[in-house]
Amino acid sequence: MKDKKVIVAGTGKSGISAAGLLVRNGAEVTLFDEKTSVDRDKIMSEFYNSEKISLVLGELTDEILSDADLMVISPGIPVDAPFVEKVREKDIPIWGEIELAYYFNKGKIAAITGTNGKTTTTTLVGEIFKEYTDNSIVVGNIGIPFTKLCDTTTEETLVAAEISSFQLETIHEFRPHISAILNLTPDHLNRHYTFDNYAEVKFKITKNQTEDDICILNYDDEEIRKRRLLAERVHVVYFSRKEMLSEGVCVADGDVCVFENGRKTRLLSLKDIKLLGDHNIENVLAAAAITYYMGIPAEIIEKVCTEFKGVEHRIEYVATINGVPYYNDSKGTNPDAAIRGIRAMTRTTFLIGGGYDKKASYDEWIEAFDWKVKYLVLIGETAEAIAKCAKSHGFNNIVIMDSLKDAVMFCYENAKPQDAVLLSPACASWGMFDNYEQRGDLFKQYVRELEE
Ligand code: UMA
Repeated sequence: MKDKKVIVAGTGKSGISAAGLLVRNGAEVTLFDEKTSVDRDKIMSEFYNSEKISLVLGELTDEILSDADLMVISPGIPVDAPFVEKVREKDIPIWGEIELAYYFNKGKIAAITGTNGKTTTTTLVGEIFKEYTDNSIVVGNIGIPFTKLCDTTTEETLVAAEISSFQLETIHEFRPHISAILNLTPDHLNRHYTFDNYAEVKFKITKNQTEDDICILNYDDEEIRKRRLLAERVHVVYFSRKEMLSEGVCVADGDVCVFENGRKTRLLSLKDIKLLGDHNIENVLAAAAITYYMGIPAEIIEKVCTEFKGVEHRIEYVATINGVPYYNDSKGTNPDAAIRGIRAMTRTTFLIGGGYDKKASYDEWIEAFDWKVKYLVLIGETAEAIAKCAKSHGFNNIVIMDSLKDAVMFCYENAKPQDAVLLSPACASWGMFDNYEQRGDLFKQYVRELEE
């Protein structure tokens, strides 16, 4: 990358980190954001070597474009955004952050995608790696850009990478040793337009893999199984929570086992898993399969999988106030994830939902309410659409609040000791919050303020 002129688009986490990596490696960077209201000084203060970086806001000039060798785009920027089209017309290569990180990476990568469970599975894989070696990293969509750590890797480094569909759209050479697709349900259709496109982008994780690499797929997910041929050049290993498999990772007599060439290896007992819900059993099966095929000994997989208590913002217990437990499931950013949230509840629930409009359908989520949802407390731009959908399913206990704080207050004032409160929005956080972490953190803060 020495002396290459690179445009880095987006000044969020991804862009800042990519620009830093490029400058560390001798490139000249134009950091670009369409938003003109970003804080210039704050962005530039992120860089130690800022004379190699110029910050351009609003529009890219022809002069910058005519000079550029490469553009690196942040995951949140649609690949068909007008300025990206303009760059493409000029035949400037367009890489995403994962491709850029892969260029510098030396480690052995386990790359995990799927609609839901990515963060839990990647975190668990990362914990297993950490127990096995001092030389491992956890990166990607999980919130630590791969570009931040890729140039610290050695051939011994084990990399647990959470990879989103946005990130897969812009890979070219990226080739993980192990890939995993956990499940497929409609998500991000405002970006990918159709479910088929979305599913194909997810399978792109196997694009450069060969017979020497492994792709772990969920046998219980029909949408994955019927697209199996999209991974035809790769050694596919299935995992299943429901079925006995002659080859693959499944549950036999209550134990998670690997069946391989007629040989059975026991990894752990299901009853020892601390996580709640069937979806989490699938996450554990996937993590056990991934790490087994990365060469981690069974006793380490067993120890970590049975000690693991889950991740922040996923059906996370916050506090009990006046006998009412509050749970933060801010990571429930689509209806399928939110279905998992409500299914995990064992009490009548005040459910806080709504947010940014990803053009999802809410019917299945509302059908999953069962007897559990006592009140639906809605916020954000999707509130009216969700309310309309809920009413069409005969659910009328709905209130629309102006803010998350007001929603928490409504629950506090109305919930009885046999109820629970769950933030599980079924929508992205944008529009009201920077990201789901901020939404979850604020929810926890408002709940804790009630305790005082
Ligand atoms: N921008 C433009 N033009 C656009 C869109 C955005 O200029 O058309 C600019 C914005 O003004 C902003 C910047 O791009 O300054 C934001 O870039 P970004 O949206 O890619 O956000 P980052 O902070 O760089 O975070 C990204 C991922 N964000 C998204 O995919 C939306 C983070 O995933 C990821 O953790 C991070 O890179 C590091 O890899 C978050 C996410 O919400 C968690 N992911 C989605 C999900 O999980 O559902 C896919």
